[in-house]
Amino acid sequence: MSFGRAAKQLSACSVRPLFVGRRGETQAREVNRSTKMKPDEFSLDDAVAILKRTPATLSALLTGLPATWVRATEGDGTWSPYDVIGHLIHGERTDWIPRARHILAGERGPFETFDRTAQFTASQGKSLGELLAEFAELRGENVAALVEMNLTDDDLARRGLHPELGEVTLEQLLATWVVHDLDHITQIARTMAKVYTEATGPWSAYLSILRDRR
Ligand code: NI
Repeated sequence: MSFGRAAKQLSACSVRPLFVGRRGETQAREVNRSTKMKPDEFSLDDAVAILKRTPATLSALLTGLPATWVRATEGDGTWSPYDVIGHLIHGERTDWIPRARHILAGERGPFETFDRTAQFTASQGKSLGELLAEFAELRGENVAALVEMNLTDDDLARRGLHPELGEVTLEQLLATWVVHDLDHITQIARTMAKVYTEATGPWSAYLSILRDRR
């Protein structure tokens, strides 16, 4: 098998490139596109790798921590780690997969507007453990739904109408789902770090996370 030749043929980054098998038969085979394309190019497999890991990442970071960390905020009008988990749950229920289905159904109207403060009522009375479990369950269902969509490049290029941003593609929506996870993981780490802003004394000058935002 000549991977060198195959690699050259892949320069156009087709989704299912043709490979010549060991016995000479031509077969369609999914390749690991992350090694074939520019690192910033969207890949569904790479996206799913992050999406399915986020609940465990957050559980490992937050489960069993004292309220000092979990209920900390960056000041008035900012969110605690507890608030962020509620926000992620709301996204699982109303944003990512519903919007993907909206695009795939060819709906011309805009997506439903996303409520950025829904968690303040929806999370009431729930423990952090309950919220993390709810997020993990919903994310598991949504990743399974995403995989079952068997999206092609043509599907990823399909467009929907965001109520504020205008036209967006399904690929951009899915890439945003991934980056939104990482954004909120960063927010949680930053919020927790700021609990010890004073405690670090003069070292705070070396800790850029303490000066990041607000
Ligand atoms: Ni968000």
